[in-house]
Amino acid sequence: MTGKITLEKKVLSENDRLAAEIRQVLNRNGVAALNLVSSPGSGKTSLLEKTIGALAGELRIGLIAGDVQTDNDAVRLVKAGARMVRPIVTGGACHLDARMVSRVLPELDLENMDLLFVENVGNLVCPSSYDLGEDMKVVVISTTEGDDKPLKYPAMFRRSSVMVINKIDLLGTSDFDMENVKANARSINAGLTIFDVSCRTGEGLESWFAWLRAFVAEKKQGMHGA
Ligand SMILES: Nc1nc2c(ncn2[C@@H]2O[C@H](COP(=O)(O)OP(=O)(O)OP(=O)(O)O)[C@@H](O)[C@H]2O)c(=O)[nH]1
Ligand SMILES: [Mg+2]
Repeated sequence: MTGKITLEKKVLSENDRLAAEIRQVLNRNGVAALNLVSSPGSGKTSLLEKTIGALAGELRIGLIAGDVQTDNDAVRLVKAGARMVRPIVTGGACHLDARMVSRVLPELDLENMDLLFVENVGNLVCPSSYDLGEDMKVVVISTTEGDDKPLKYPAMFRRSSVMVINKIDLLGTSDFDMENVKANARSINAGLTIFDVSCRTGEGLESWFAWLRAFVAEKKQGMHGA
């Protein structure tokens, strides 16, 4: 048992070292980076498709699409109009790690990028432990998952800075309660920035886009101030 814990600690500290290197490279290039995490099917790729559709004309967006077995999401993102996309197929691993990201990073034109999204593997547990060098984790939760999920998977909500509640078009079809999910999430992490959206109807997405614009602008300012 102690051996297992020691090995886990070693893996995580090596991951943190690599993540710090990635963060340095991204900061040097003024690239704002978000790590999208959620359970499978909450709508990470759908949110990215909508975001590319709305913002690709004004922001230079890069994407890393992680998946256990296929490159389906990367294909969807290219179809949505993304020009800088790299898939990572983990071959079974339940999360991305910094080593996987650092392998594909040189294939992306960071000098000509404003915003990098990393779509993590759909899983509310493992990805929470792995820093990928991002500025923030964004957790996507959908209204079909149950409003108790922040309490059941607290690490993910504690380590995220933003929570996007997706599929609000389906509200009323289950007992999912918006006030409950927000109270549960804020009991874990009082500082969460929260968006209510539907990638199907587009409701709420303008606020998300406005936040992204401001986030990118802040990152650029920080770079010039540095
Ligand atoms: N009704 C409704 N369906 C949605 C919404 N957003 C996404 N979906 C559907 O939910 C399903 C899963 O969406 P994805 O975007 O593939 O979810 P994901 O989080 O990327 O999934 P993984 O990458 O497999 O973890 C798809 O069938 C989407 O069309 C929404 O706002 N409302
Ligand atoms: Mg996806």
